[in-house]
Amino acid sequence: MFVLGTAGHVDHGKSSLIQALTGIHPDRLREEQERGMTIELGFAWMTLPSGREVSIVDVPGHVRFVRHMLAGIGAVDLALFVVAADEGVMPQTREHLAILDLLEVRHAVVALTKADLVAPDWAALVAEEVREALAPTSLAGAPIVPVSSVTRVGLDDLRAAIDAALDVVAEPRDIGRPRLGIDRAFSMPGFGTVVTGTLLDGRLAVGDTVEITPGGRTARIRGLQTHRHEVTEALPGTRTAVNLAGVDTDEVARGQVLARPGRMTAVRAFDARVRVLEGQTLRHNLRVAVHIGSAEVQARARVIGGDTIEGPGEGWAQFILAEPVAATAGDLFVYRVSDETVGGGRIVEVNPPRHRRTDPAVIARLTERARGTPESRLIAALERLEPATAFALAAAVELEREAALATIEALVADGVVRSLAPAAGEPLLLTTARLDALRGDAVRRLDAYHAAHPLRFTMPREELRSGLGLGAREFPAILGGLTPEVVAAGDGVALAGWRPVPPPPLAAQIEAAAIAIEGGGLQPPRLPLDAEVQAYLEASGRIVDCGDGVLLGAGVFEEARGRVVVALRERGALSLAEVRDLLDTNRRNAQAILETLDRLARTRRQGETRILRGDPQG
Ligand SMILES: Nc1nc2c(ncn2[C@@H]2O[C@H](COP(=O)(O)OP(=O)(O)O)[C@@H](O)[C@H]2O)c(=O)[nH]1
Ligand SMILES: [Mg+2]
Repeated sequence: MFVLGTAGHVDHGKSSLIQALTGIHPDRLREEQERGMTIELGFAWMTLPSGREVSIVDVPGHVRFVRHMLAGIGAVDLALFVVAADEGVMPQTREHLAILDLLEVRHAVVALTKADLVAPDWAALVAEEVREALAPTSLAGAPIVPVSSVTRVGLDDLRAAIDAALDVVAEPRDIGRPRLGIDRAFSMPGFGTVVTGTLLDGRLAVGDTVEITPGGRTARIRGLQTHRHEVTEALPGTRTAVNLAGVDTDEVARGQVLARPGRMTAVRAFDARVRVLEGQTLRHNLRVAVHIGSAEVQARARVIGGDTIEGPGEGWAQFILAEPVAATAGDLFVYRVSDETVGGGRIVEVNPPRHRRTDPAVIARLTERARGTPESRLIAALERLEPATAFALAAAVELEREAALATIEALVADGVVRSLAPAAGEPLLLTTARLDALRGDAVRRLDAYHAAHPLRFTMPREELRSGLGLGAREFPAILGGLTPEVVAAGDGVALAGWRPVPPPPLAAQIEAAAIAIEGGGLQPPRLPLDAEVQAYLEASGRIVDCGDGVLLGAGVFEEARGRVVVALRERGALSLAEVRDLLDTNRRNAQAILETLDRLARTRRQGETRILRGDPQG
């Protein structure tokens, strides 16, 4: 699952392109339809030729609505950057490009729209102009595909280019810390409060309790939708609508963040590494509008280590916010002045103390913070790689190897990272947050499985493995880490303490069948047993399936086994007829019992007879 966001100047054909690609018109509001112009964020989705499903956020291009664009563009994996072939690069082409660059969006496909309106050599000139504009940004080198939403020329090429671009985008990370920046909050008749946003960093499930920051209200998730489908769990990297119980629509708004209780901090000030765009200046005490995630907040910038930062350039600043927003260190933001994008940056510390602006020690500390502690760097790398061996993790950070390994050991000792021993090979490391998320996911899946299959003792291992999205090599070690809630038994897994209990009417039937089989000795009746019931009786140790439709009571089979083994010890070999006479049963049942003993590695064939195998004492 990936999220794709449009960007580009107004009227360059973004919304028409989304309609042509998906069949969904992203302009939802009456005003948008009447004016033929996007004002708010629009949403759509599509399945690519590879089978990938992508969520789409369509943004307005008009200069007056850049703030709405900013509310939706922060969380995208790939930008669909739109430039009309007849107009070329225009002011919001540049502004949106600057925003994508400041937000470090690294993956993009350029759609050169309205190709039907220009000659091919003109389109080639505009493509060159676009390539030059992209060159100094994070979007440098993005493929440029001429398309027309009117003639539909180029749409297949565009889909293929999007697929190819997504091939190199990392899967949205799941670190067990779901957060959803709210970009819409509304009330649905019969449902109540619904909020939408792009889900990042973890999953949300129906029934979860969440907190809304700032404000601190908690609510329960009553329902979830992705792409208009009801789901019980929403995955990171998808557009998600959350139906909340316990909170009124007027208590939630764009800009707030929904997360697990206690996860997000209400931020009133932050220190940041700031980038100032060319031709701009960040002056001490400048009033700016800060955009973080889907939030917009007024702020005052305090420049550290000087009075101004000249663009293009970088420096340090503290932002004092007029109202709190939900944010964390590492978040990227954009700031604007008089409705113009002039810079952005990365948060280094939230709610910091007030600094003496000229103290060189302040800058030294911020520089160190921006690089991160060895712990934070190792955890960030582990979140990218997990599960990973200690050696692989140490190699992924720019730290001296012995120091990295020692820090990893300390993280394991502190319980931040778990080390799981596989059956063979090096232990695998996982963040405790990720392992906890996997455990919660496994418990939910097993709960549902046990409810759906009340007669089964276990769920097939393979089904849990693929459900959790884990690889075959890492699964055994991780399964070991899911104890004590999840237990492995043979080829299956189950919740600790789970025992199937047949519902009353079925229980009576099952008991009657078991008694009939047990009572039939070595010539039991052939009952038309339901496969689930038979499996249940076998797994509970009541009956043994000898194959060929021969089901014996477990005690009866044990007794027969003992007699055959004793006779074999005495006589060395037995023919089928001798076994039939020994057990006083028919030929078919004797044959089935012998084959079962072969299968249990008690006996094996030798010519026309059976002999004992393995340990003669057994
Ligand atoms: N000829 C032609 N017109 C287009 C094409 N794509 C969009 N348009 C027209 O351009 C105008 C603006 O399109 P729209 O999708 O609203 O642009 P947006 O503001 O970027 O979302 C509309 O009148 C569309 O009909 C195209 O491929 N060819
Ligand atoms: Mg539009």
